[in-house]
Amino acid sequence: MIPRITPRALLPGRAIPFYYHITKTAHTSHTRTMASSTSTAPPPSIPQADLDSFHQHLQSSTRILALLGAGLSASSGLPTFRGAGGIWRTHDSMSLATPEAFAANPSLVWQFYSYRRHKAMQASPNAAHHALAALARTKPHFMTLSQNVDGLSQRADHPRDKLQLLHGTLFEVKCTNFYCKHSEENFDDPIVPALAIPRDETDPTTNEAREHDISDENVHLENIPTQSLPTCPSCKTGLLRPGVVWFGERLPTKVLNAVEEFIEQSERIDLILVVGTSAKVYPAADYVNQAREKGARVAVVNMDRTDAYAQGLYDGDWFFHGDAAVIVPALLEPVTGKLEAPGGKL
Ligand code: BJW
Ligand code: ZN
Repeated sequence: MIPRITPRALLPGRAIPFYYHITKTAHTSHTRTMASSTSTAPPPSIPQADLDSFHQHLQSSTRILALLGAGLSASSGLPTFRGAGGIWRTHDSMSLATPEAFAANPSLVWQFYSYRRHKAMQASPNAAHHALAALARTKPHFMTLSQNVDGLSQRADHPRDKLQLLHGTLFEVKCTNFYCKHSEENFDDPIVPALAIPRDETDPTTNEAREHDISDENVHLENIPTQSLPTCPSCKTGLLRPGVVWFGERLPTKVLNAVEEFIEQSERIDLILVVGTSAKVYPAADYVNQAREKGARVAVVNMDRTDAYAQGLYDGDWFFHGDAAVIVPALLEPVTGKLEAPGGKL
């Protein structure tokens, strides 16, 4: 098949412009205000022409996909997998996200996930989570495919039927006993006493105990005996595990079917937003190609220029360089309206 468009990177004299170099981060939560059809001035380093061409395409788009990754939650204070933030103690985070790691050292892997549950619960959705949720409430044929397990999109009130959790969630746990099908939603922190984050003695001047940062290899970590780790309340013997998808595991069938149904429903997809992901993990990354095959233009939002190339940019695509929490709300504003922080405007 002859491609509809020529890869931009391969066109002579066409360098990919590094449009948006924005370093501001946003930690506040936001609510949606009235929608407007005209865009306001972009952040200073965003060329108006590029913002306008994206806005024009967004407004005329009906069927839209978004593929989200860990970079979306970076401004909320949660680390990504690859790069500097992806080391937990001495371990590459991805080496802990495997069934083999859990089988070899359930104590360590549970401590990793218990810590991440704790951090995710302390974090707040940022302006990009809120903007995407607002887009989902406004555009009936917008589907979000999130690789994130942190629950921040759900807490931004992203409509549940418009959100496919490709890699599960930290807040579901399931039994490892093959014959037991128990799974449950669980927001207990800690999930069992043995997994409580160790703390200092209470400071008598503030009455507060400081948490130890167990992601730091210099902080001592106990080896927790298996009987003190989360156990299945149903079969009483199986070890519970986090309800996330590890390498080598199949994505949830219900999720795969829902995504396939959305993609197959129509001859055409107008746009795919690729936000804060290195797009290196499959099958998630392949959804970008599937959307392209249905005619979609691709808009990448990423803090790292080199991650723009993972899928290859084509003529007519956009690469927005910078923090998703700043760029995504600006991109979606003509449809979602300006987002306001609870205490006032952004
Ligand atoms: C910012 C920012 C800011 C920072 N603003 N941006 C085809 C080819 C080759 C291999 C395979 C293939 N198909 C399958 C495979 C194998 C494997 C795979 O993909 N391997 C690759 C490494 C090559 N895939 C699987 O094993 C999958 N299962 C499967 O295919 O099963 C088949 C099967 C069939 C039948 C029976 C059995 C099996 C499962 C994949 C599961 C991935 N799981 C994890 C862990 C989840 C649990 C947990 O959270 O711990 O998912 S791994 C990890 O990677 C996590 C993430 O969701 C995923 C993607 O990472 P993400 O989100 O892209 O994060 P980063 O860190 O990579 O990128 C962050 C980006 O943000 C960067 O670009 C930054 O620059 C940017 N950024 N700050 C904007 N402020
Ligand atoms: Zn069980």
